[in-house]
Amino acid sequence: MSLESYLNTKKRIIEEALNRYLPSVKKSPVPLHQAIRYSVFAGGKRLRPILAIASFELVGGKGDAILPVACALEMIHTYSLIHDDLPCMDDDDLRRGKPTLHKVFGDGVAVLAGDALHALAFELLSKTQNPKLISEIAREIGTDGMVGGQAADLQAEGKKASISEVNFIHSHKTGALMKASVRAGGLLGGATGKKLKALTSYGEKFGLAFQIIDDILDATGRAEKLGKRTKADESKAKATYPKILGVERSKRRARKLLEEAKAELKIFSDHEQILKDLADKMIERMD
Ligand code: GRG
Repeated sequence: MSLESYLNTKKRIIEEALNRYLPSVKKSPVPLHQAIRYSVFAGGKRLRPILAIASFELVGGKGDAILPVACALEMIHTYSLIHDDLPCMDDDDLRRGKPTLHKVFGDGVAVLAGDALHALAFELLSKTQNPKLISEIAREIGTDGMVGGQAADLQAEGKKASISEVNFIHSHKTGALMKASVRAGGLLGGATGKKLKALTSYGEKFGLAFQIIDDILDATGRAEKLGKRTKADESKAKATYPKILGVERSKRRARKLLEEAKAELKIFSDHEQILKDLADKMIERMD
């Protein structure tokens, strides 16, 4: 199957499941439920759930057991975007090509919509009855992962950061949830040992490269194409790859990481093509 048809098929399955799992807009408090659905269905790429499903299938996972986990990962991601866009954080007006949630529903509802998505994600994760998986995801999005990276990102604003500080920010703020997504698919599909190690390295490299590319696109891309404001990093004096290495060296670094990510998959003899093609798609996104 081509990558495009794989992505379209999985996106449809994920969105149908999200629709089933999310509270109805008819249920009280109506504005909160409208706000949650506004953000979740604003048109994301569903990359984290797709990484989880592709890893699950790669290691031989079958059936729908991955779906609650895949949707939980998308809910966590959407909560992080909602909170990140708030005036007290990045103060952004546009996300996924639409006005940000707080612009439409107000700051209070936006905070609560993010909180509710975070809670719902863990309710869904509990369906796996797999405490190791649940605790791993909690760790990867907490102070040792996504939230810790976001805190470091805020602290670094306006300061001169080193490349190792930027690596820390990127691999925690963005990379941790991507690595957790790949590992969640692997763990639920029954991967252990070398296979899980290979998936972990793939997830780490993919996640870091993804954020480097996001930095590059922020510096060089067009808002209409990206569905969000560009040059935001420069205006907030953020610690980014292009700021330290320049655009061309940052591109080379991202490409190298993605080539290394693909090479990690050499231990698999079948079904690894989707994860390889996804890495290639990230490389193409830069050009
Ligand atoms: C806990 C508040 C809080 C934040 C955590 C992840 C994060 C830190 C903030 C989100 C803001 C941001 C721009 C992070 C970088 C990761 C990133 C590039 C997100 C966009 O991901 P895509 O491109 O988005 O997968 P879609 O819309 O396709 O889902």
